[in-house]
Amino acid sequence: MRERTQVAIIGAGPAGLMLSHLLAQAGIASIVLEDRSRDYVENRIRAGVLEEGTVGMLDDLGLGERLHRDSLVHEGIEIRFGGAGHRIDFPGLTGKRITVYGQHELVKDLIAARVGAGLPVRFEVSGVRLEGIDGETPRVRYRHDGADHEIDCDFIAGCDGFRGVCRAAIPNGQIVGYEREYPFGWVGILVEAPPASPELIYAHHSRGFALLSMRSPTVSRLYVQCDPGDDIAQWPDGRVWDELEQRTSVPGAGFRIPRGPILQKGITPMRSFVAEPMQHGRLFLAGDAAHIVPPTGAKGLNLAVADVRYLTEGLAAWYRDRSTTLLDRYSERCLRRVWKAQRFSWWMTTMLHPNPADSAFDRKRQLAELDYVTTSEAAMRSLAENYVGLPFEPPGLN
Ligand code: FAS
Ligand code: PHB
Repeated sequence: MRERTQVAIIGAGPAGLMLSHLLAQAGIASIVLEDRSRDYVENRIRAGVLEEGTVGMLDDLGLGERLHRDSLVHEGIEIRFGGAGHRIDFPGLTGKRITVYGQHELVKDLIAARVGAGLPVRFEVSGVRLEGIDGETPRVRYRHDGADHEIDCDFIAGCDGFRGVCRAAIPNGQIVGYEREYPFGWVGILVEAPPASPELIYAHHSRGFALLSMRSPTVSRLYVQCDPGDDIAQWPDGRVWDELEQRTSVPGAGFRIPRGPILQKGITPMRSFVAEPMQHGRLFLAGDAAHIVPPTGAKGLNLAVADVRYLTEGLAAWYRDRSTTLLDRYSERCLRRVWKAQRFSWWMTTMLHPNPADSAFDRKRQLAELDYVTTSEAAMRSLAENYVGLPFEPPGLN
């Protein structure tokens, strides 16, 4: 089948789905193609923290009802080190809050609204190929339900994640990748147990980092630092629980982490990656297709949403009066925010994770940084304003 739309969107993750809704609100037609099943993408456990700006965009789209009913609004986090906890007060320092809501729950909401509006999102497609991205009439070829299909469009949005086909479709030499690997990974568990604390706890300990997060009053999301080469078999449940307890312990405080059945367990590698530029011809990359941040700063999902906000502003201006100003500046606008989030995520990661290669001097310096960040109001405000989300820059200002 051959069909036409204005924007072909590759990938039904947060970037692709949010873009489809923002474009629909701007009166721009799109088709979303996803190579996994609906069930798979709706149950894929990933991020869990939404910036205030991300929630505001969902509200502007009228898509925040279930989020506001089922999510948890947090007014701070705790940084724990040296056997003591230090709270970072978000409203006190920034006037803003964060929302804890599973990425897969958000994806469910975005898909339900898309399908409910009768707008096209195709799951289990395969063989996605991009053609003519250098010209004015790009085309996407793919297979679906055993048949070949093609979409003629004006633009292609590459929202297909780090391992997708869109970034790879940009000719060599036309894109530069900036990369940094970290000598750590995270073992993450999803647990049917109440959270250990009312807010997230980021813990630095000589045995390694730990993070106590949650999804609801009955489901916790817990992480411990591991060696990037570890296999999950090296992390039996008992070892995970033991390390969580040791790394978050507060002598004499009787702090305990409620245990329960582990619903999901996996290892997440830690890397920073940025592709520049985020546009090639009529192909625009957004989200993990263009950049990866280590999860310590809780920025991945929120950056994906920010990218498609800027992309929509550019596409809406083009369809309004064929102005290319914002589209031509899409990459530059996104990358300013992306590099600030890269800096924050790298900083949170290096501050909170003991590095096996560190010297005794580095270890002492790391503790001094933690002490400074949790006692200086200026430093706490810097952490807080990055964590809750830096303001979006209005179209005119960039
Ligand atoms: P996604 O990767 O979410 O979506 C891309 C979509 O494109 C996928 O559904 C994929 O199946 C589809 N696709 C790929 N190739 C395709 C093709 N050829 N054709 C059609 N479709 C194709 N962030 C946090 O803040 N906290 C976390 O704890 C956290 N954990 C993470 C764990 C993992 C394993 C990963 C990979 C990321 C994690 N992140 C986390 C970051 C995460 O939230 C991402 O930033 C976010 O999913 C980015 O959204 P998208 O850009 O939409 O990419
Ligand atoms: C999560 O809840 O999965 C989560 C929260 C904060 C992070 C990373 C992951 O920094």
